[in-house]
Amino acid sequence: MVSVKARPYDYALEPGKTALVVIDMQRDFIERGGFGDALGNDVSRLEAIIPATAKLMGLFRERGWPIIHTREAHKPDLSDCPPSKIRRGSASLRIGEEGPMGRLLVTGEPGNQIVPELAALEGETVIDKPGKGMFWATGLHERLRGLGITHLVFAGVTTEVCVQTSMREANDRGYECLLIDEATESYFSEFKASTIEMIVAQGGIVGWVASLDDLATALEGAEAAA
Ligand code: C5J
Repeated sequence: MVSVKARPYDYALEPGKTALVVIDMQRDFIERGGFGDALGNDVSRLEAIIPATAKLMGLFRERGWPIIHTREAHKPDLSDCPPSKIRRGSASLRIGEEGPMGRLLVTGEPGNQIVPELAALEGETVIDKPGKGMFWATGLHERLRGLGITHLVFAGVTTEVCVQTSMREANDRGYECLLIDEATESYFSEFKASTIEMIVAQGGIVGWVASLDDLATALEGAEAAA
């Protein structure tokens, strides 16, 4: 067990049973011309976490620990996208419509790819999820159970939507969840801050939050002591 300084109290990370989940670091949300931009958001806020997320992925890759990448993605015929979801959002450009990076939030389109800096390496799992949560219609729980994973470290966007939804879903399924502060972001700074407070409230009702440095220090310290 590796003890990581975290809120609301230290997180007990279990090497060998821990996977990193990187939520929706896809061009649709991070780059101009994508879904997030069509909604009128300042996408540069999300782009800014790419270096920290890459460093976090490096910590897992160096140790050969599993990394799961998700993309919010719908089938080309949109049969897995409820009309209610399509109706909401930008009136000018909706899910499935053609934008500068192809059809918005549709699997296989250029905008649906993970940003090149964070692209999955061979052997890493990429999950296309039609919902905000990573367990809905993905088979991910069975896959994680097959790998013996009990602990999940979270990164990605947006903190209050797909990251928080996935973390809550994971919490309900019994995973011990840790969110890394510098590796998650929202288009709205106050939404990120509030989400972090919600996660750690009431003794960690959804899980823990730690800084990237505190995670790195804990891992390196544990290895030096071994
Ligand atoms: C949203 C997400 N915000 N990945 N998706 O629609 O958070």
